[in-house]
Amino acid sequence: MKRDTLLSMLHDMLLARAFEERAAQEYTRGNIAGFLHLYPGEEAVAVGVLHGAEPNDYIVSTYREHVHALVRGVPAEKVMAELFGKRDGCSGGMGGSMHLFDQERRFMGGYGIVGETYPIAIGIGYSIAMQELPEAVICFFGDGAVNQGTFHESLNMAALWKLPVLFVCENNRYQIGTEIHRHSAMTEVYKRACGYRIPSEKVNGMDVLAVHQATRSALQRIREGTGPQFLEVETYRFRGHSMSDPGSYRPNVEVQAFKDEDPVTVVLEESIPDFPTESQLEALGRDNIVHLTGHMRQQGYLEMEDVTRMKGEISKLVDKAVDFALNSPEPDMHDAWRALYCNRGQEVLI
Ligand SMILES: Cc1ncc(C[n+]2csc(CCOP(=O)(O)OP(=O)(O)O)c2C)c(N)n1
Repeated sequence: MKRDTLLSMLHDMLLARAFEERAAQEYTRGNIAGFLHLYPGEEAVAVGVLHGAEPNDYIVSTYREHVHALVRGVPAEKVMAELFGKRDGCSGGMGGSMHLFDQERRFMGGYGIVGETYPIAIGIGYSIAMQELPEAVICFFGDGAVNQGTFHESLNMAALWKLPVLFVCENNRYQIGTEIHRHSAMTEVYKRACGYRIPSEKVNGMDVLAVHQATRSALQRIREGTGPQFLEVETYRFRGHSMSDPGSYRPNVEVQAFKDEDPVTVVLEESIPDFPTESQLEALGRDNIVHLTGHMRQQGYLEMEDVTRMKGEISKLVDKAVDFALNSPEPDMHDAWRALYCNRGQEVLI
């Protein structure tokens, strides 16, 4: 893997962490309303998967999708403005945190209804297959979402019609406060895909390089025309389900055990010879970045100055995104009418 690719993956993981932590602050300041589902701890999944995708592939996501959008290239200010409900947001301020959308980058939406993503992915996949295009759809969902009826209907159709869909289950072990063994008879999610003859694999979601490798291989098989593929990516969210959930149903030792594997810190720790000091570790939070940096260090790629510079740039970028969101106007009634009747005339909102 090239140095630039690795650096850009590290950059996106650091951006993801900084963006989400800032969103949490803005929520407590009252600048973001409604639900806010954050992603710290799960960064290696979005970064590993989406760095393995091509620009022509489509992405369909859930309500925990800010980082999917960011890694896909939706500008941070457009995402932040959408969280603030402002007109310059990527959905015109009318979607909010759970409904980011960017047609240009083929980011086909975050969706608030659990299980809603599959039929949308299937529809896009069907269209690609009919046109015989070399494209794929990446469909994200949580472990709780595999108990929806749409999961089974969609996997069946995808397999039957050999649709180019990569199903990615972000298994963070909980659906809100319910642990996986309390909501699923079969807790090894990837085995469910076998019932539909879809090749499936379990991947370590704290290791960004492992996720990236598995995604590249799965997408290659899809482009060779073998039909859908399934990845169960084992990960963990460090925060509660949403901002209104302190997550206190989880034992402290469990949370700490996963924080010790923090994908962000891991990457840094392993890639920089003199990393970390105690204060650096505290500043970064231990997590999934460590695996990536390990690889980089073996290659002699990364210096602490690179990380410090990158973190400084990211911090300015996030500040700029918040300023942009604060200064953007609220959508008005005219915007609402345009959105409601967007396909009636010549005008298309997005
Ligand atoms: C059809 C439907 N039922 C219930 C809900 C309420 N709900 C919101 S999130 C959620 C849990 C989903 O958990 P999971 O799929 O594991 O995703 P995670 O939040 O862990 O990323 C539920 C039940 C919903 N949004 N839609």
